[in-house]
Amino acid sequence: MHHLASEFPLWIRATHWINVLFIGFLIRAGIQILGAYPRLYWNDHSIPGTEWLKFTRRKLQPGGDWTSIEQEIYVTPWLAQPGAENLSAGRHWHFFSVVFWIANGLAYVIGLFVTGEWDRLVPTSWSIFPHAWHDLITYATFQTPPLSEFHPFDPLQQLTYFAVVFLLAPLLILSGLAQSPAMEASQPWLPALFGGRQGARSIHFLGMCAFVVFILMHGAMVAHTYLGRNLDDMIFGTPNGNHTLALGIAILINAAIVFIYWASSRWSRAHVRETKAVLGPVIRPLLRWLTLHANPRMHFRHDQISPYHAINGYPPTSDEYARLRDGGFRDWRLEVCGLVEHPRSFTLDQIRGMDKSEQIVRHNCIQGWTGIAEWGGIPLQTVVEMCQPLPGARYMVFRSYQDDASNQPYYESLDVRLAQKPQFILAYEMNGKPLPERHGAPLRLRAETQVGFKMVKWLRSIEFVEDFRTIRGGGGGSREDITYYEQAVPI
Ligand SMILES: Nc1nc2c(c(=O)[nH]1)N[C@H]1C(S)=C(S)[C@@H](COP(=O)(O)O)O[C@H]1N2
Ligand SMILES: [Mo]
Repeated sequence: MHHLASEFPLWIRATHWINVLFIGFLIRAGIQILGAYPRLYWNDHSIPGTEWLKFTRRKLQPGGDWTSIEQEIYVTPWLAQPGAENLSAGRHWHFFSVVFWIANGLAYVIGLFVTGEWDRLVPTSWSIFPHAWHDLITYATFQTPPLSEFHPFDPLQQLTYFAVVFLLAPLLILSGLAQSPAMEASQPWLPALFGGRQGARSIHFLGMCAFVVFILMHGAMVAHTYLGRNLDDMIFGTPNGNHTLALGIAILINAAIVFIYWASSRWSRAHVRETKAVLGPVIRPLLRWLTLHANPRMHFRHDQISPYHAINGYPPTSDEYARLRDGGFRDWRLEVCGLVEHPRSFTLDQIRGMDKSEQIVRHNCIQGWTGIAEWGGIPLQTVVEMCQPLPGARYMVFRSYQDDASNQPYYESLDVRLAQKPQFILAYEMNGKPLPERHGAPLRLRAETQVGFKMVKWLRSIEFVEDFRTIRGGGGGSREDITYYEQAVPI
C-alpha cells in the first residue's frame, strides 16, 4: 500500500500522456507502412495467395505482368499517418516516434525502480492470479470491485498493465527490430525467433492489434470504474474531488493529441520532402551507424529458396539495351569511372572470369515483401582493388540502363567502405542460372544489409565520387530523390 502525497507523481502522469501521443503515432504510421504491402504471411516467399491475411482484393499470379510497387494501397488519413500512398513519410513518422516512445517508456520503467514504486506494476505474489480472476468475473457481470481493492490498481488491472509494459512492448520492439534488413542479416537468430522475417512482420501486426484492444478496454474501464477518481489520478495525481476540472483537462489533452495527428498528417501529405528533412535527422545517425557496422551473414539452404521471387522495376525499354540483350550482352560493358586511379571497362566474360562469390540470402523490399534466392557474382571489393579509388572517393554511384520515374537513369549510391562487406556483390547469376532479364541482366548489385531499392539492376556503370549531395536531386539515389527515402536504409 502506498501512502504518498500524490499517488501518481508528475513524472508518471507525464510519461503516461507522452506515451499516448507516441503510441498513436506508431499505430497510425504502422498502418501506413502495412498499406505499402497489404498482405501478411507466415513464410518468407511472399507469394500472393499464400498470405494468412490481406487488405486488398487485387488478384495476382506469380510470374504475371506486375511489379510489387503496384501493390501499395491508399490508406485513409483517419487511420494512417500521414495517409494516402505514403510509405516514405509513414516510415519517417514510425522511426521518429519509436525513438521517443522507447525513451519515454524507459524513463517510466527506470523511474518505477529508482523510486521503489515498481510493485505498483510488478506482482509480488502468485495470489494475484486468483484475485485477478475474481476481478474479471466481477467486471464481466458489470459490477465494480470495491475501492479497497485498488493499490492503486486492482489485481486484474495491475496484471494487464504489467503484461503491456513488460511483455507486449518488448515483443513489439523485438519484432520491429527483426524486420530491419541489417539486423536480420547480421543477427539471423532474431527473425528466427519469429519463424522468419514475415513471421516477425505478422507478430508485429498482431501485437499492434493487441495494443489497440488494450487501449479500447483501458478507456472503457477508466470510464466504467470510478471515472471521477480516475480522472483526478490521471490529471492531478491524487483524488481531490474536482472531477469537472479533471474531466475538462483530460478532454483538452486528448483533443490536442488528435489535433496533432490531424495537422501533422495534413502537413506531411503535402510536404513529403520536408517530412524527411524534419524527422529524418532523429534517426539518420543510427541508420548510418548500423549500415557501416552490420556484417551480413545470411546462409539459407537450397531447399529454402523461394519458388517465385517477386520483382520490382520493369526492364529497360531502350533500343540500346535491347541491342545488348539480343547480342547476348557481348557488347555490354561495366564502366568504372570517377575518382579512381585506374578507370576500367569490364566485359561480362572478364567479370565471369574473376573469383566468384555465392550467397543464399533473403531479399527485403522496403514495401515489406521478402524472397530467398541464391546470387552468384564478384565481391564489390574486387572492383575497388582493380580500380584503386583516390583518397577523396567516399561514395560509389551505381547507374542503370533503366530509367526511373523521373525518366532519368535509375541510380543509387553506397559508402565506399561498404565494398569490404561480405555479401556485397555484383551478381550475374540467380539460382545457378544467368541473371534473368527481369532481375537485372546482365549484372546487378546485391547489398545484403540494405533494403531492395539500393540494389541497382541492369547495371551500366559505377562512378566513385566525393559526395552524393551534388548529384541530381542530392538524395543519394533515384528513390531518395523521388520518394524521399533515406540514403542509408538498414531498416
Ligand atoms: N534499375 C533498377 N533497379 C532496381 C529497381 C528498379 O526499379 N530499377 N527496383 C529496386 C527495388 S525497389 C527492389 S525491391 C529490387 C527488386 O529486385 P528483384 O526485382 O530482383 O526482386 O530491385 C531494385 N533495383
Ligand atoms: Mo523495393
